[in-house]
This record gives sequence, structure tokens and C-alpha cells, in this order.
Amino acid sequence: MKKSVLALVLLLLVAQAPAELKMTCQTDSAGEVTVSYDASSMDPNLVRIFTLDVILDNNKIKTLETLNPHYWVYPGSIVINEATGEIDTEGSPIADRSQYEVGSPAYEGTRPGLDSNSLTIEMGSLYVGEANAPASTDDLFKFTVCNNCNVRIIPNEIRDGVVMEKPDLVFDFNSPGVGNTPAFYVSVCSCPGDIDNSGQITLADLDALVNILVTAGPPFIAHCQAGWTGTYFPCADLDANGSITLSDLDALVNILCAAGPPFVVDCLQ
Ligand SMILES: [Ca+2]
Ligand SMILES: [Ca+2]
Repeated sequence: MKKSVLALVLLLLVAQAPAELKMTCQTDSAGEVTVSYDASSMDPNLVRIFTLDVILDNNKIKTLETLNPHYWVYPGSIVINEATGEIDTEGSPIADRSQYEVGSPAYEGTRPGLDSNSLTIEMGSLYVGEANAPASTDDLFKFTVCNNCNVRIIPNEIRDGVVMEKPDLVFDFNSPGVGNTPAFYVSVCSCPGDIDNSGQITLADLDALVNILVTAGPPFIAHCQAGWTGTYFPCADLDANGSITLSDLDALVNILCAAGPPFVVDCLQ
């Protein structure tokens, strides 16, 4: 009898294991971060709308691209033709802060967007028939960053975060930078100052940095930004703020002067 009670209790505990939506990041050395979701513990309930803030602790988000054709409804910017009911414009997954009055709750609750350190995404699904449903586990979007940073992905507060198809479903949101889950570290440059990636910081790197700034011309700023077609050298952005400036040149000169002749600093392995 006792055994069967124990078994029942165990069964209930298993049955009551908290439902969870897990967001994860993966990256490569070029600073591209792929964001995926796992809602399999809630299957067959699926995510209806993701509204998330992507936040870097430094520098900038340069590009963002969706990876999931099932989450194709961008509620903040989709335009439906009132006469025909057809979609005039699909819009963008990145919420557009500029459409709100400065200082309003909607403005304050929407992240600045590309070329800043944070943006808000809105991605919803709309489908008919189970065969057309999104997968419970899949990639969602990817973005690129300009330099080393820690990434947090949090629910957007004014948009109710993540909404399930069964809206009253209670679940844990497990994501980089939320609760006990650490922020996701993206490594783009392992040795700031080693612009030519030789394994050492030398006068050749100083030459390279001067060339980058001279090519940019006055006021000597080479930005990492959306639409930038030139090569961006993250290790030339020594302070990892998303642009190469005279401050970075100062920092590199200081490193070399501190080393003294012959001005060679080995990168730490
Ligand atoms: Ca070097
Ligand atoms: Ca910089």
C-alpha cells in the first residue's frame, strides 16, 4: 500500500513538473548569434507570439534576420489592406520605436533597434491545420554583434512577453540573462589590439589602426553598423563600444608604450 502511495506521489510530481519555454543562443567567431526556442515540454501547446528584448551589455546589434517562416506575423508593423483584407506590407520583426510619441509608455517600452545595444522583436504565428503548425523546438532568429558582449534575452514587458496558444498556461521562461541563467557571452575578438590576428600586438597593428582611421577621414570614426559594407575589425575597437575612434588609438598606443621597446605584447592563449 505504502509503495503504491509513493508511486502515486512520484507520478504526480512528474506530472506537475513545471512547463518551460527555453530560449538558447549559439554563436560563431564572426559574431553571429542564433536564437532558438524549446517549448517541447508544453507540446501540443505552442507559442503564439514571441515579444522579446535582446540586450547587449556593450556595443551594437548590426543585423537581424528571421529564421522561422512559421513566425511570420509582425504585429507592430504588418499592414492589412482594409478594402481587400490582403496584406499590403509584412513589416519587420523589429519593433519600430520611432512610431511612438517620445516619452510615452510604448516608446519607453520599445528598445531602440539596430545600431544600438538593444532591440525588441515581435514575431507571431498564424496557421490553419496542424500540419502547418510551427515545430515545438526550432530556430527563431539570428543577429550579429560588433564586438565581445554579454547577451540577455528577456520578455518584453509592455507586450506581455511570450504568449502561448493557450494564453493562461503557466510556464517558466528560461533564457540567457533571466533568473539564474547567465547571460550569453559572444566572443568576436580574443585579443583586443591584435588587428592583424598575428597572436601579438605590435607596431604593425598600430599601422593598421591608423590606416583604418585615415581611410574613415575626419572625424576619424569607423562605425560598425547596419549597411556597413567595408570590413570591420573588431580587435581595432579596443573599448568594444561598436566604433573605431581616436580613443581606441589612444588605448593601443598605451598598450605598446607600457610594453616599451621593441613594442611587442603577446596575446594570452
Ligand atoms: Ca598583431
Ligand atoms: Ca571603440
